Amino acid sequence: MDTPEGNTRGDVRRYGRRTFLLTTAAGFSSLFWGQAVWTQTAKIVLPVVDVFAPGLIPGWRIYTISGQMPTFDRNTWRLRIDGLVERPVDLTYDQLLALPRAEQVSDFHCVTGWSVNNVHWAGVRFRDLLALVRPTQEAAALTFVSAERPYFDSLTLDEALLPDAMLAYEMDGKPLTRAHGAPARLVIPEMYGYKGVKWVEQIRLGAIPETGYWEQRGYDTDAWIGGRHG
Ligand SMILES: Nc1nc2c(c(=O)[nH]1)N[C@H]1C(S)=C(S)[C@@H](COP(=O)(O)O)O[C@H]1N2
Ligand SMILES: [Mo]
Repeated sequence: MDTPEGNTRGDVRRYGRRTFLLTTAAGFSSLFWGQAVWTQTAKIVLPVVDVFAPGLIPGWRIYTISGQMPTFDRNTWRLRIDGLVERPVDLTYDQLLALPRAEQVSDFHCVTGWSVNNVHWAGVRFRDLLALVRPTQEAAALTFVSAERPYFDSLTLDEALLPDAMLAYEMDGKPLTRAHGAPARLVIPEMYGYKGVKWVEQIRLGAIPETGYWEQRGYDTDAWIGGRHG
């Protein structure tokens, strides 16, 4: 599959910022929440930026849609959780770390074909995050907004509550690096990597999942690996 994100490289060559012009001419359809949604992405021109990341762990490719990785400042960073909740919060990094810590080892799969097995993650389960804000009766989806605008994606509440979904702040025993989304990224091993929003700064509760950045550009809103719902 020739995809825009597929232009990035995880090897040690310095690519600098190389902008590709990519043309797609295809129509996509998907069945989403009982509705057929048709998106015509004819001849969209997408600039894609390659990134060279020092200290890259073998196997990983670093993706950004903008080439500008957000910087993390421990003192000013906040995670906003809002939308259909009784009590919106702005968590500091220290407050995030003080929540019950979860750990797991899981595989990571990008839809373009590369994988990294046995990634060690540490972070917070969504049931613990959501207990802080108390979602309302209508809340059924979470939208994860990246500090790298306009990247975002969403999950249903049920998906977010899977036992191995988490908001991760550590990878392989160390705080998330900037390239991997510091200080926090979404991890959901059953789904393709584009669901794994990096540099998460807001989680917005809503009634239905929103169509994510890459999904608006042709990726399937069904991101289950192996197409569980497809
Ligand atoms: N903010 C942001 N999050 C993102 C992306 C991105 O470009 N920007 N790319 C996604 C895709 S397609 C994949 S496969 C993974 C790659 O994670 P990595 O850059 O840590 O290897 O990040 C996901 N999250
Ligand atoms: Mo990806």
